[in-house]
Amino acid sequence: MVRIAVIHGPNLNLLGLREPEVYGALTLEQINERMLDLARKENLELRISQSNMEGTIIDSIQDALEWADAIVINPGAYTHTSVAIRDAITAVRLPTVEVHMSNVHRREPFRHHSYVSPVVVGQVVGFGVDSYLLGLIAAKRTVEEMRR
Ligand code: CA2
Repeated sequence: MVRIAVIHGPNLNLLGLREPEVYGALTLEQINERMLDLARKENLELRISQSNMEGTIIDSIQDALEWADAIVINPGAYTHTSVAIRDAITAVRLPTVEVHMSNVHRREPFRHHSYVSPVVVGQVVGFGVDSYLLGLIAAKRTVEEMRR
């Protein structure tokens, strides 16, 4: 069993309800269900949270230290602004995978820089809901590799 904290950042609660041409038609609840389906097949325990508040996201990262083996995080727009989220990831030292539904590198220049990328195992970008599913598999493999 691999335990993974899945953390969604700001505005991702609007998925499926606004801008489906950018982020797809699935709601956050439907995306979470896809992840839970994969978790059953892959023997993962997931605890999923979403917050629009930077500090609450930092609390979720710190709380993961109490129980999780890894973190999968989409920090949303905080990706491009938050030294504090980066510091939290660095501090807990849990293997972390950064995911983005859109290909941030094909979008506005301000989305090309991530404060988080230098402190994560890797980034999955541009595959819509599959970015999360691929992120979970990447996190699982990383934990299994560390256990060897
Ligand atoms: O592509 C991603 O997953 C992003 O993390 C999404 C963030 C954006 O700021 C990042 O640059 C890339 C935005 C999430 C906002 O989600 C919305 C969903 C529906 C309607 C409006 C916003």
